Amino acid sequence: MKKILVTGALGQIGSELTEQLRSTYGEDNIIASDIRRPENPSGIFEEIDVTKEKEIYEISKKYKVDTIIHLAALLSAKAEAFPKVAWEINMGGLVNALEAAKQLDLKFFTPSSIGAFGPSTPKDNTPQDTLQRPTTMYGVNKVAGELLCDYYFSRFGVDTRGVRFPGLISYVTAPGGGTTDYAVEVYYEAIRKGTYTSYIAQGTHMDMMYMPDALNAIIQLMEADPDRLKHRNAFNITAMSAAPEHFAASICKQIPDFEMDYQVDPVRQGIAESWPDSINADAAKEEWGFEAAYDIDSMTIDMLKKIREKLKKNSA
Ligand code: AKB
Repeated sequence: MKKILVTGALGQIGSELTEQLRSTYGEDNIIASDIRRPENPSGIFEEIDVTKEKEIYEISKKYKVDTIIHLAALLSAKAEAFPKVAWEINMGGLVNALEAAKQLDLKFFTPSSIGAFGPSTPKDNTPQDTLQRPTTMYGVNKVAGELLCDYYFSRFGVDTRGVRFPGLISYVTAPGGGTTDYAVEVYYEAIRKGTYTSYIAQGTHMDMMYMPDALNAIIQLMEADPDRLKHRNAFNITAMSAAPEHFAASICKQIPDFEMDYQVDPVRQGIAESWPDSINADAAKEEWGFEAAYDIDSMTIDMLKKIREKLKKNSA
């Protein structure tokens, strides 16, 4: 990767990935894009509506990029609220991005998700290759997206790569519209109020990962030797399997008075229950050396420290 276009660059992954890519590959080699322009973009920024057929293509051509990292998408809860819009953005955007990659001969990354699994998928230690019959619009989009990326690789030779992300936890940009968002909110509320009301029920396990591990995974997979990749699109990756009470216990080690209670949201709870409790990441480890550095406690220490610094800076 030498010159990279990032779509959805203002989102939860995009905002941090863009900065990391700029420090690794050079400020002028990263083109950030999103549906709206931020007030003061920190580097090259272009407005792109991914649902418009030619916009990704035009910007990729203009900057002569060699890679597209396509992140623009609606997350699971939002997609469930607006299924048709989700189809248009998640699938329409993806096919437009893949077409640009095909026409300009670009490398391509897009994330899938644990949402690509469904209630009939084995729940524990979910294998890399298994039953995928999701019951959400987001899941339908993710499975179709995995297959579409495989198709563009086998039919047109586009170098497509992807991972199935678990819930991603970060202090920089809030996720917004996901089922796993509680695992970010809990840290902010722990600091602000010392309590958190979880919309996900006690005992509901989902895979999670701290953002630095997710960003490293994208770069490591994109730099991996293609001859070693048997799966290419949608490697299972995970750092931990956790339920709300595990976050509470980890936060209590740092903030002993912290308390969590529950007011379950049936929609997001239903989505969470349709996903695996824990996934198996052996293929990613074997084929490109994936390894997560953070577990729940080291992530909690860093999250609390960084959120405190951020809130202090914002109130100064
Ligand atoms: C969501 O909750 O929708 C996302 C995901 C797991 O894909 N964080």
